Amino acid sequence: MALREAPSPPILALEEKISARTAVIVVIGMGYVGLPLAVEKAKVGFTVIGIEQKVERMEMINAGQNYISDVEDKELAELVATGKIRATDDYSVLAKADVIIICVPTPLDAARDPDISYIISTTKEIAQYLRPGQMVVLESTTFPGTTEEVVLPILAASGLEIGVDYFLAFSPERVDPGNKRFTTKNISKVVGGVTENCLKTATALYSQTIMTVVPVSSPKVAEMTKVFENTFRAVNIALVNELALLCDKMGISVWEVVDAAATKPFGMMSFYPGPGVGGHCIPVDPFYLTWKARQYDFHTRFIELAGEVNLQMPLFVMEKINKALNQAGKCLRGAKILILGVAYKKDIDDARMSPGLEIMELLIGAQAKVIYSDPFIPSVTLGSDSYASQILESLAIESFDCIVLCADHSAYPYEELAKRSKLIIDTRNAFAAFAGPNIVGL
Ligand code: SAJ
Repeated sequence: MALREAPSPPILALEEKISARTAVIVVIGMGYVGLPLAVEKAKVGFTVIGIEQKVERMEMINAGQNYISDVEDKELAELVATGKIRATDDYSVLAKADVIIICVPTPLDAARDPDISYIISTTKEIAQYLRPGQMVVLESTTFPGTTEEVVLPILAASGLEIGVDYFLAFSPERVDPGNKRFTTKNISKVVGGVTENCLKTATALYSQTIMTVVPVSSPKVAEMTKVFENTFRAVNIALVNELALLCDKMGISVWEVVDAAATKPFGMMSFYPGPGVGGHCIPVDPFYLTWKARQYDFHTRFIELAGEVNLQMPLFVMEKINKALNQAGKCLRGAKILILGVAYKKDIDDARMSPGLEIMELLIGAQAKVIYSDPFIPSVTLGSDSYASQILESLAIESFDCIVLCADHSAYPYEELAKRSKLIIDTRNAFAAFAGPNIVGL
């Protein structure tokens, strides 16, 4: 962190625009982070332009049509109709931007190493239009060091002076998809600036729309905070998944153990076993830290062990299915199986890295006859084959040799399914209230 900086004319101009909410904000990446962020900023008066490379998303935004369940349809429609939000795929709008917020994906590549190509390509576009008075904030989850070691050098090549002419900060997104209680507006926001002026302007920006802003001493601290948060979840989910594997061997209900442990009024936080860990955060983000740690010759054993445990859960579910079918005198090959819920978790419309999909793939590989039903996921593609979600009400539930519940959506008729099904493999303890010989839990 640089010594106390004198406010420069560019920072004074930018702070004025932020305070008056006349700043033009460009959000790059209008996904589950970018679109809710754009709506919150536009709702308080900022003009927001979203840069979105997926044409169908860009067109939906400009038609006032929402595609992110955490955004209120009518709010987006109104903000687009009044010109407070619009979308484009043209990076030249960056010339108009006072604030640029990067919300692009940060996946793993085939070798499970960080893929920050979207951050790099986006930053290169920004550098082409960088001018005094602009602030750039990276929100995408990434390894500690990305902002100062990757983004800053690309922007610095412009010759402009960081903290005087332009400003750069990291502020991690904390969106919990589907969470109606904690939203972009009331989730506290950690912010780390490259210089003191960078921190000051970024804090001023987020304070306009978010109730609690948490300044930290550097972008690295903010980057590490986010990866720690998701690693915390991955490791604790793996712990309870490992406990489920042991409880299964010992004939103990892991669900009863977790619920009993939850009665401890301090020092306990409940996590639940499941069919595996999906989404684009928990299975991915901890490996951004693993990769960076290697540069320090440091082995993040917890993260890698957690990954191994979580990755083996779909295989554990397959063992359960196979054993239960065998006990019914059947085998996987030729068995008629219904997967209930291929979304990666309850009540959301996202199937990325979903354990339900992996289990479906494994069952197809074992020559079972598999269909799925998920009201949130109309169709999925496995390899070169596409599958459409079947309408649950249209299915003869009694005709299935096995039903595998992978996402415990609220809308499912659990009592009726428990009554009518020959066999249910319940990976989410969703049928706890309807226990019976036909229901097999984890
Ligand atoms: N899961 C379990 N057992 C648990 C909790 C989760 O098996 O006890 C599974 C879920 O079914 C899902 C996966 O883990 O397949 C991830 O679920 P999640 O809710 O932990 O992760 P996301 O990706 O939906 O959202 C998370 C945020 N969620 C929560 O904090 C509750 C948060 O970690 C991040 O803000 C967000 O990822 C992000 O964008 O990084």
